[in-house]
Order: sequence, then structure tokens, then C-alpha cells
Amino acid sequence: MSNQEQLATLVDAAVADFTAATEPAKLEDAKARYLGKDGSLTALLKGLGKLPPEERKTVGAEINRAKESIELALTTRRDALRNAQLETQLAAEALDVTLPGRGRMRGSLHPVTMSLERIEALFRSIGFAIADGPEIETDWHNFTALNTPDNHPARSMHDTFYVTGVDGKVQPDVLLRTHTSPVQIRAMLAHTERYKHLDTLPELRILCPGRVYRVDSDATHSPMFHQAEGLWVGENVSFADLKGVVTDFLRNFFESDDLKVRFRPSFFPFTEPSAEIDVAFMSGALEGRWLEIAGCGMVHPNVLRCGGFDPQKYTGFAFGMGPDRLTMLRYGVNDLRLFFESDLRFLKQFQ
Ligand code: 2U9
Repeated sequence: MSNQEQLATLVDAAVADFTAATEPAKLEDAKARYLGKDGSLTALLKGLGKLPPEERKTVGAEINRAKESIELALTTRRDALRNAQLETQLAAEALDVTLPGRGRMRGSLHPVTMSLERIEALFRSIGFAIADGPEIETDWHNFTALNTPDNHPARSMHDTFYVTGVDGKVQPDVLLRTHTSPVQIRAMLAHTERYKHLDTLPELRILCPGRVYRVDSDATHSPMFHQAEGLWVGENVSFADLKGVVTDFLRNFFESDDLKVRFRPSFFPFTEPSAEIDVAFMSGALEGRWLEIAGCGMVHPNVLRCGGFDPQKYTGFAFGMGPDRLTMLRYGVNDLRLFFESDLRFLKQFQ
């Protein structure tokens, strides 16, 4: 067999080997058999030195042509394998760009927060400012300034959470506020101090929403609950103003123009006279039933004085309601504890 025939056979064998290689690693093995250090073509190139000088040039050129053919076959096969691999991968990872996105999980406001925001917006719309204050209070701001006698049961350890000092001893003067009323006391003191240079103080209209704490826990009581208390102090503020403001608020809050509202005489240490506020819905599951919903009254002269107002010159009304209970009524929730258990199955219903 001539040199040329021998080379042609070698090229054919290499092409056949490359074609037979169905994966990149096998192709590289096949390459080594021809072009590697100990490959058959490499052996031919190495053998050139033993040829007589006059043959070296032609034989060398023939071997180089064969080498080029093998290299071309190799790169062609490499590309083919790479393309095939890419196609398999693309088919496996098929992506339908027309599918709708999964979307992000969206949070939502807690139902009680929605009520608080509603209450705040309604009172802001009639000129009340929103006020807040500390949840850890002094006995004076929480009880004394609100005309609560020293021996009042609310001051007992059974009803009020007292704060324990670093020495482990209960601090009888520091407690978790049992209502938001100390915020009103602080606001009155700040107001009367700020305008003390004036003959007549501007009116004070505030709403104080927030968390309050009492030693109490069952289906209708939680040790932490919410209150929203309002206060309006001025020169001629009357019980008639109180009835108008509260009735209007409740009808707006429940979106019910025919909501019935009644004021029933009651007692609170911080108001005189005092009243309990009941509402009756004219439709729905609770139709016609009177439900206790809030308390109110004219601010007691002792309380006005503690806030820096002269009770001979100024009068004021105050009211207090429980946003948790208002939320239960608005959405028909029957267990208060559901609001504070963080169960998403419950909370998602308000999204
Ligand atoms: C000041 C003076 C008077 C606020 C008032 C009530 C009556 C009342 C309850 C309703 C349900 C508490 O949330 S509840 O449990 N509140 O009945 N609150 S008068 O009187 C004040 C407040 C502050 C300076």
C-alpha cells in the first residue's frame, strides 16, 4: 500500500471513530488515538526523520494534509455533539414565557388595625388630633389623675399588671396602662402648659388609640386589648355635643344611617355624669338587639383640674370604646382571641 493510500485509510478510520463517538469524552479518547502523544498520526510525523531527505518534504506534506483532514473532522464532530447536547438541555428545560407570573405574596392589614385606621380617619375629619403616649405608665397618670380612689378595685394586682424592678420587687407606682386615659392627661397637661400665656385656652380635641393591658383572659377578654378614647375640652362643650359626635361617628363607622344609639346612665370615676352607649342594628343577624359598645361622660372637675384646666371655666366630654369589639361586630367574629393568635387562615379572610 502506498504512503498516500495508507494515510487515506488512517483518515477514514479517524472519521469513522469520531462519528462513532456519541459523547464528548469518547470523542476526546478517539482524538488521542490519532493526534495524541502516542497517536498513530503523531507516530508517522515522528517517523519522518528516518526517511531519506529527498522524500521527507513530500511525505511530510501528505501527512500534514491528512492531519488537517482529521482535525477538521474532529472540530466538526465536537460542534455536532455540543449542539445535540444543548438541544437536549433546552428541550428538558422548556420554558413557557407566555405563562402568567406566580405573583408575590401580599400581606394585609390586621382587621383591628383596619378598624383603628377607620376610627382615626373619622375623628380626624371632624377636627380631632391623634395622640399617643407610653404603655408603661405611672400610677398617678393612670389612676390618681383620673379621680380613681386609692382603694379602687382596678388598682389591685388582680386587675392591673405592675412592673417588677431589677431587684425582683413589684414597683407599686409603675404599671402597664389599663386604659388610654393617661394619654389624655398628658395631652391636657402639655396643652395647658403650652398656652398658659393666653387668657382663654384653645379647644383641645384628641383621639387616643392604642394597646392597653388588664389581668383578664377568656373568649371575650384578652390581657392585651385596644382602646380608642376621645376627649373634647373647651368653654361650652356640652352633653349634647357628646351625643352628636358619638352618634355620628357610630353611624359612619358601621355604614348604617338608621343605626339606633342610646345613652344609658352609668358611673365612671373620671366622668360625671356618665353613660353607657348602646347600639341596635336595623338589619342583619343582630337586628333590633341593644349591644353595649362604649362608655362616655362629662369630664369630672377633678380630672380637668389635674390636666391644668379650670373646671369653673371649661367643660369637656370624653368617651371610650374597644376597637377589638367594634371589629368583632363589623365582621361577625365571635371569639376575641382569634385576633391575637396570628392564624393566617383567619387573617387572610380580611385581605
Ligand atoms: C380623661 C377623662 C375621661 C374615657 C371614658 C369610658 C367612659 C368607657 C370603656 C369602653 C369599652 C373602656 O374599651 S373599653 O373597655 N370606656 O366606658 N371611657 S368615659 O374617659 C376619660 C378619659 C380621659 C382625661
